[in-house]
Amino acid sequence: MRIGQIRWNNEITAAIFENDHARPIPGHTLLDLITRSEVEHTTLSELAGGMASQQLVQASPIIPIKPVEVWACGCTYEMSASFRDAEHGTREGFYAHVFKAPRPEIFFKGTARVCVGPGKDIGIRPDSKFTAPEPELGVVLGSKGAVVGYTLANDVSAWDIERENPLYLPQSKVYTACCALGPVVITVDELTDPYNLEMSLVIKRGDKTTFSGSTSTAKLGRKIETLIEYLMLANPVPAGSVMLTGTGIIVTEESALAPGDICTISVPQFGELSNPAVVV
Ligand code: DO4
Ligand code: MG
Repeated sequence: MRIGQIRWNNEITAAIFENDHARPIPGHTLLDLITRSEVEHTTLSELAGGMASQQLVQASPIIPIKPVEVWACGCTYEMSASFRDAEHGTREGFYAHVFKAPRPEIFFKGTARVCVGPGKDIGIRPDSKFTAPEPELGVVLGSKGAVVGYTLANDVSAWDIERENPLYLPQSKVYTACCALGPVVITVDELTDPYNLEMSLVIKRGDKTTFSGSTSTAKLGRKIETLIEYLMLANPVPAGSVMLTGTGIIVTEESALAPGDICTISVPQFGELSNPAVVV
């Protein structure tokens, strides 16, 4: 099931997406449905399928969930680790170590406050000259780390601030509009193989393409359940949180985001997550 949220009767409303239409689930957000499915010991798709209106509405997906917390994993693709090691000449192997070590890198990315949905502005910090999109698979969590579904995510990051000193990571990662999510969540019963998704990123400046690249989640160097296991160790992340699984696409410094650039992340099963960049 492709599920998410629409603006309907002036309210954020959960909806099932079928072809070009949405079937609203009146009076519920996606977070409400996740919570309710746990209380009622049912799956999100069973609950949503039984509650969705027969009315078909034409509405674009908005942010699929207002996440309670967003956590992000890093250096899960060899490319991300080797790029970051090259950025830190004096710290050879610092990131490669994390790529190989049993304990993954996991950091706090923020809350719904810093998240935006499809079509909404993503942020460039005014003190950054090299901000980059990081296209990632997002995992929507139930309680106790259960996987409810998957979405697309953009872990927008100020790479020059991280490059200056790895201790500045939180400032490079967490700020206004640093995380885009959407367009939809595919429930876990429908997306049975998250390790076989072709993901691409295009950055457009007007008519010009300033960057294009692609990867596959087959190159993800960790199992999603291992990432969740480490995330949840002594840290019971609440239901309705999202975990980003790391980037396998690295943009070049010449393609640093400028205001007005449009970043589009695509995975055929999900569609496109497209956002313009602005200075925040
Ligand atoms: O270590 C820095 C962040 C890594 C990251 O966000 C990623 O690999 O996706
Ligand atoms: Mg990332």
